Amino acid sequence: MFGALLNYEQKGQAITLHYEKQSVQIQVLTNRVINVFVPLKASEHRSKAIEGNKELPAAFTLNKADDHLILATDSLICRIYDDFMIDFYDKEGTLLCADYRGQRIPRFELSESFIAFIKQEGHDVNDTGSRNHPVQCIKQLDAGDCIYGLGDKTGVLNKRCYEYENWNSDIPDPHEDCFKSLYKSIPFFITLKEKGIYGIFYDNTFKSYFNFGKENDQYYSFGSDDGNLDYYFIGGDSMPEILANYTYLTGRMPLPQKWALGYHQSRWGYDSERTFRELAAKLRELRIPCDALHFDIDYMERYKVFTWNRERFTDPKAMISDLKKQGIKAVTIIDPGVKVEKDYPMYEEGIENGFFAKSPDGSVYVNKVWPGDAVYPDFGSPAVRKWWGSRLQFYTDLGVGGVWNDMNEPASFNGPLPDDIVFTDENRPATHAEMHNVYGHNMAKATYEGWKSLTDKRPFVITRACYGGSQKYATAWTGDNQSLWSHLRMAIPQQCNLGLSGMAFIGTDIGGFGADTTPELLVRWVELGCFSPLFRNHCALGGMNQEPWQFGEETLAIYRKYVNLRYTLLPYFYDLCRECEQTGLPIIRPLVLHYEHDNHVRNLNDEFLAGEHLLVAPVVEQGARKRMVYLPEGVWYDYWTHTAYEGQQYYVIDAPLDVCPIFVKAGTILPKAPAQMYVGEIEDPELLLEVYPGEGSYVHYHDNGEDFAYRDGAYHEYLFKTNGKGELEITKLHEGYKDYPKIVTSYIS
Ligand code: MIG
Repeated sequence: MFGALLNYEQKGQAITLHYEKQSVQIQVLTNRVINVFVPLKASEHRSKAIEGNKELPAAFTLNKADDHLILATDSLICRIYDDFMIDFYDKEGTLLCADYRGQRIPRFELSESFIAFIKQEGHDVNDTGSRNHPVQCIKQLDAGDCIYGLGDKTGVLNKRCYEYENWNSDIPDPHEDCFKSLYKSIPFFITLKEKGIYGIFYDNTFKSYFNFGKENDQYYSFGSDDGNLDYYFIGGDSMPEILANYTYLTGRMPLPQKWALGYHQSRWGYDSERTFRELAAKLRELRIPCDALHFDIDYMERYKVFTWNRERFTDPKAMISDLKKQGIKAVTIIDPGVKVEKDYPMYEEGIENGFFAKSPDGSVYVNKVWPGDAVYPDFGSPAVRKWWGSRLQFYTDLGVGGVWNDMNEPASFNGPLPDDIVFTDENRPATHAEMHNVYGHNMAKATYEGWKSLTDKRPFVITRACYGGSQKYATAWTGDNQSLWSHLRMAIPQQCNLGLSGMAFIGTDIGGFGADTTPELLVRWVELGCFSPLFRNHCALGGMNQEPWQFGEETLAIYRKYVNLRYTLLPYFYDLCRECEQTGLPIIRPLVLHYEHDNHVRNLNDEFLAGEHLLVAPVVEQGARKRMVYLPEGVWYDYWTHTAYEGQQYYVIDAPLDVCPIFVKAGTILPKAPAQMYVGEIEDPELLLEVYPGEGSYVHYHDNGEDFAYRDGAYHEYLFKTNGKGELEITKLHEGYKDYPKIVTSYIS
């Protein structure tokens, strides 16, 4: 390895250590965030996730011990040895994370000669043994360690015993637990120990590998094909603190427009102005609240982005404005692939300015996506982002309310993009191998920034592909799920882990994208999905219609009940967004986030919290009309019946088709709004406070729900306190907006 530590020098909060074979760096970013950097490829970090200088003044000491160095902040102790082995301890000296010194002993490994034989016979072999990567780090795994996060992966909540890869992938097959990658690459995970907790953000954009004890129970590893070994050790006393520190580093979801939290109706195949007008009319006629209709690729002229098909949409501007009068925003899909076509402005402009990715020989690289032969805007270049962003005016001029970025892994129909395709990373050429995992991230950034400069509203951008830090620019959905019960089940750990990875504004396609839903599946999906920040029913071309009214009266009535529930809870969801912007806490949370010392919740896959106050236990089994629910510490009230339950126990709860079991924590003051068909239907709605038994307090946020005036103080912030004896105290923490016409309090007993 690196050999003996020869000497070191300190410069501010950074320490350069010279080993026999390699110089490395440790930087104290904050008292709880320490960067470990081995410049294998480049001497700078070149982070795409972290923007600006995140170093805060932090006092630390650096001392020499017999055979190692000891770096200590007020919260972390870091012991640094020969071979650049590093061990992290908390301030009490409890070991949190040690580099693994033992031998790698895979549970199963083929001999090299046998692999050679198989390959020689023309077969591919999936070697399950140890895989060394040019960049890698192996850490000790202790009994009881659980691992969470890693962005958008399939499978269960706790990632221990599993392996994954980060390579943004658009794989049309049904996402199975054994999939190693999906559309997003977020190299952040949290290790919860029997005693202690830490996070690691492994900032490497190349194809990366995570083996969380599948290879061997004694250690876990992360590594990549190329790049630097560059990771941030993130400390904190609890999971919320780890998340606060991670999102301090990579950024937080900005407060969205309020309507974005409403219901969205979508499908691939809504093909004409008439369809959209009819949809809006139907939603209103059937009294289903809705704030947005999504325009999939069918609105375009032969799948050319920044165009509108004028045969099927005679007057998009008039249509969009009519929809708006009904309280419905248009959200249009924009894919990255630009059709190769003479006289098509996006293509011509991009070619003239050299804005598309190139082959190593300098020619513009062409692959195929929806429009046929297509070229890839080079979003890593600031000039390209600016160009793309300014062209979005095409959409803002028409009154479009938000942008949905798809296919930005980037996807391709004519084989994968070769590794050596040339992109740009800010000011230098960089290969596809390096830029692939940040392509969607950079596209979302271009879209967010462009939209922000064109309108005075908070941009609403949805992206499919992400990297760490994408939460600053976009909301995301989990891509092409299917109408399968297994995918409904998976939606819980998937969204929980996205939330634990900084991506708070997320959702799944309600009803399932591929395959065909059933009335029961759709109902159970909306019961779960109405708690997803992004609340959208969407399905694939060729699939059966799955709007709420397609399956008869009963389905429609239940569907409506849950969309209404969402709309009455909007003040609560909006508060959660505000909390997220300030603390990085997600909206959908696994129970382990708040009850990390409770062993019952470390592997709990079928319940979640919506904020700290609501526990949701949706039915995810076909035919089930009861389900077991675990309630953590405290007293919990059934949202529907108000029955009280003591926590730290399992209960069998009735869940007929129209009931999603929801529990409210004692002492909750739940802010609600009157029912509306869309956000803003009632101009100045009153605030309804539902006060549950027990003592508690709650901070409520209120602003115009649209623009950035709140950043200059144009908001109200309230503190509500209940003493559990039917008394509520209301104080204002901040006054900068307008008062509610009325605050109506009701007490649950
Ligand atoms: O190759 O635009 O995930 O939501 O409906 C499929 C058509 C392209 C994939 C997206 C899906 C969208 C579909 N798109």
